[in-house]
Amino acid sequence: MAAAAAFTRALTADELSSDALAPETLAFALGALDEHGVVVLRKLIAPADAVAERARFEAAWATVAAAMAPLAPMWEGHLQDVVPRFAEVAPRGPRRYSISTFRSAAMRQNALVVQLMGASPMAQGGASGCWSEETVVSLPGATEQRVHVDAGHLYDPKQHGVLPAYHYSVFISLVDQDSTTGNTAFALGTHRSRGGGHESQPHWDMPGRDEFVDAYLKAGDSVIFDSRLYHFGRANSGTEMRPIYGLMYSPAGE
Ligand SMILES: O=C(O)CCC(=O)C(=O)O
Repeated sequence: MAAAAAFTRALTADELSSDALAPETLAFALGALDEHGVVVLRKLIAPADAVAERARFEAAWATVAAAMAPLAPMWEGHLQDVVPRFAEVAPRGPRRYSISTFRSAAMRQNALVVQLMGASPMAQGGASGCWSEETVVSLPGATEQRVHVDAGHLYDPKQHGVLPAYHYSVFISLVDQDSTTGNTAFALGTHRSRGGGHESQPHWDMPGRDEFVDAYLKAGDSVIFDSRLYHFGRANSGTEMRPIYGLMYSPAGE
């Protein structure tokens, strides 16, 4: 099994100042997305900016948490396919929520992500766009999330073959992650080798927990993955919340 280094790349100062990925970084990222289903780009945004975004996120979260408090027991522990999302908040597993009220034009319009998404097979040389901006927060005490895909195969790959990627998930961490805060773990290559999402869950051919590789992000690092890739969030056994700002890209965004 490949280690995280196989899909991790540090962006250069030139790339950050020019807001453009160098051809070799673009090739690395597209290659990792194709082979492993995931790429980590370090310092996509400056760590200081991530800290500032985190403070803004915490204010947004406090408002949502107060509003949802009476309903929280109903949702607690579920994923949103079990109970519906409600307005701006969706349950993502035990003590883990996704909210859409936190917005960041700077992160949403990140030129390096836009460039990579535009060059991906999803865009097919045409349009790609971001259609969703949400932040998943694992609160202290969050336990391991259920293994899932963000957008499954459109058709059973066993019958129709593996189609090109049509949907990507982009996470930017707003905190330094470690084994205490938790992180996201990915089953490499399962965007091509498994059938996640095309039918009901018993047909997904779920990978075992020993097939997952941990990606640890520092504040400002990003992880971008084919949304068919199996993944899950690790437990947060610390005392601080762990927010990951997330974007969803599809061929025809807004
Ligand atoms: O919490 C994480 O690290 C991952 C969250 C996630 O994958 C999700 O909620 O879809």
